Amino acid sequence: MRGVILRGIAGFYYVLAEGREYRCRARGIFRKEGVTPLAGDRVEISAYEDGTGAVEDILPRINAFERPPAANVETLVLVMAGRDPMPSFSLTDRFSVVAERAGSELIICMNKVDLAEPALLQRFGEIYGGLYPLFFVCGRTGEGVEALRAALKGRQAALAGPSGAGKSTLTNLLLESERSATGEISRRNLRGKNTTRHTELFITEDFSLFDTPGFSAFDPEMMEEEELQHCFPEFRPFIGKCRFSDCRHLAEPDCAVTEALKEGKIKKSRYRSYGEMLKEIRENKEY
Ligand SMILES: Nc1nc2c(ncn2[C@@H]2O[C@H](COP(=O)(O)OP(=O)(O)O)[C@@H](O)[C@H]2O)c(=O)[nH]1
Ligand SMILES: [Mg+2]
Ligand SMILES: [Zn+2]
Repeated sequence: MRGVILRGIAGFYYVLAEGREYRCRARGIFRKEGVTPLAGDRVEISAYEDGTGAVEDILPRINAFERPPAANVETLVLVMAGRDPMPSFSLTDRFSVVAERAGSELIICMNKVDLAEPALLQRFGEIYGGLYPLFFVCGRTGEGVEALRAALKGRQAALAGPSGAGKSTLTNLLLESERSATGEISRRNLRGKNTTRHTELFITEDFSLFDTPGFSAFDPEMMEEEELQHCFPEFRPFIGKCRFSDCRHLAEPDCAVTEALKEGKIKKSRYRSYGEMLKEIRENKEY
């Protein structure tokens, strides 16, 4: 039968299939092919009455992450705090590139609005509001969390962002009073404040949410320099319109991207982030 892997621990894969959780082994064929089943994978299993089973096949993935080990992250919710820690535009861009590269839909969630300077929230909104769905929330009061939950409807999502931004708090709020598909109250809520060590997928009636130890942000190993420009959605209308077909939009003449920058169609901080990441990709190549 068909199911989804909730978590993998010590060689077992816990698969939710037809309303029941099965503890499965993976067929040897995966090891031979160098494929590791991941939390979030859609799988075909053989299931037995005693609650055990075997993963027979992994269905095609939308994407797969190594850190954390998770598959089919349809939506990545980037959580930034308005303060403690201060929001970083550069880090926001480094996460947005990760989402774009993976083909995950990105949602940006600005948390701790109770602590933030209104001017900073406004500036953040000016840069990202037109690019991605943007939510302002408060993990302390729960303000804005309903709207975020509604945006996750039907999606398999994960929260990413810097430590202390409020990912665990929001995960708990999003899963609060949600019943898992097996009918239990999500165990997340019972586990309290323990730090997340495993990647685990929680399934609710409305959405699925990974609880993970954290996503890594942009790493220059991730891509070739040509690919980076495509990870900036606001660059896309201008790509291919520069004088040189291999234009990297730095100091080349007749560059449609730098022209758009001058006209204010591309924000300076985003362009700066692009330049920084491009430089890192180039430096990484030199070694
Ligand atoms: N003032 C305030 N504190 C918050 C808010 N959301 C989370 N926190 C606190 O920020 C700290 C870090 O939150 P946590 O969820 O552990 O962050 P994580 O590292 O991203 O998982 C905790 O002490 C939370 O109680 C918020 O909206 N406002
Ligand atoms: Mg946490
Ligand atoms: Zn160009």
